[in-house]
Amino acid sequence: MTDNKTTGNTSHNENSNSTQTPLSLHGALHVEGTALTDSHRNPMQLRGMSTHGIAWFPEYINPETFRFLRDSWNTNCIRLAMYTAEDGGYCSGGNQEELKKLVQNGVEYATELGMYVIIDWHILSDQTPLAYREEAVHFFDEMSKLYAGYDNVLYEICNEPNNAGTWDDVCTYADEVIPVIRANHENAVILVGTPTWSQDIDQALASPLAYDNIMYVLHFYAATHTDWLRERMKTCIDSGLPVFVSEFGICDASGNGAVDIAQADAWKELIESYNVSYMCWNLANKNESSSILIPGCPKLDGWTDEDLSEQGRWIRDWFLSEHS
Ligand code: IDC
Repeated sequence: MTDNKTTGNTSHNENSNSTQTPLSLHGALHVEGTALTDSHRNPMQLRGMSTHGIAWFPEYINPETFRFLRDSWNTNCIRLAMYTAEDGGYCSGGNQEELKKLVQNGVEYATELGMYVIIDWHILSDQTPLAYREEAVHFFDEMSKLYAGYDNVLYEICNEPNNAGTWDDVCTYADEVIPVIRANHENAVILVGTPTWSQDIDQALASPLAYDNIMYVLHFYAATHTDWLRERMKTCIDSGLPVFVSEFGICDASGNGAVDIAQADAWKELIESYNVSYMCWNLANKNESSSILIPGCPKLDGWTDEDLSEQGRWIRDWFLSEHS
């Protein structure tokens, strides 16, 4: 961590005998070849929960939830998902000051706990990141000025381009947004979404962006996306592409429906064998199978088996099986 920023209190799972946190242990992250690496140039795997839309489920942005996820679920990262075009989104009538305040609170809580945090510009129904490019430039300029000295902040500039959102669009957009972030926060790791709801990482491989410290985003929902997408991930990483799984579920791509444990286990095995970072969708109690809490669960932390959905129990067990 830079300068006088706190690196937080004890995390039991990162190092049970000390007051180390993920951030104090690993420091600033960089991309070397296909790997995310820490400040000691060791491979680094980020893992944790993605919030649901912060406009809809702001209650999970609180220090006790994050602390529980760090200490009892062995996670080291939080993703803050801010929709841009959905109901109450940043560019579709949401209160921008309130949304930014939620992001800032989330970053501060993560920082106090020594966790990494991803600021996610969650495009979806807007399809192409060019739809709100000006808003995005202003937003990321403001955020990267605020967090220029923070080694734990990553920027995810476009969740999921889809339909009209082509790789050309992403490149045009990235060439506007990335230099703005880099002017403020020089070495930040930046995550770049890919077409077809962040499945077409092969297009990024064919025509990569000309920046360092970039990772390309792959998303999967295990009941929908199976062998063919795992094969693509393997091929792309083997061919030199740095890949980051900033969102996934083990149900179908609607965020609902039955979970597929066999497919989920196959993804888990692949992700571990390549040491890919992985963030699970979603930290909420919505009535959908991708929510890790059962519908209406009122607890913000301290969850036990009865509070967790099937996906919730599965992802908790994965996090707890990790060693560092
Ligand atoms: C879904 C939420 C759902 C919400 C919907 C809005 O789970 O509650 O009503 O968005 O359209 C994604 C997206 C993510 C989706 C998720 C499940 O990044 O925003 O969340 N999903 O559909 N990509 C693939 C699946």
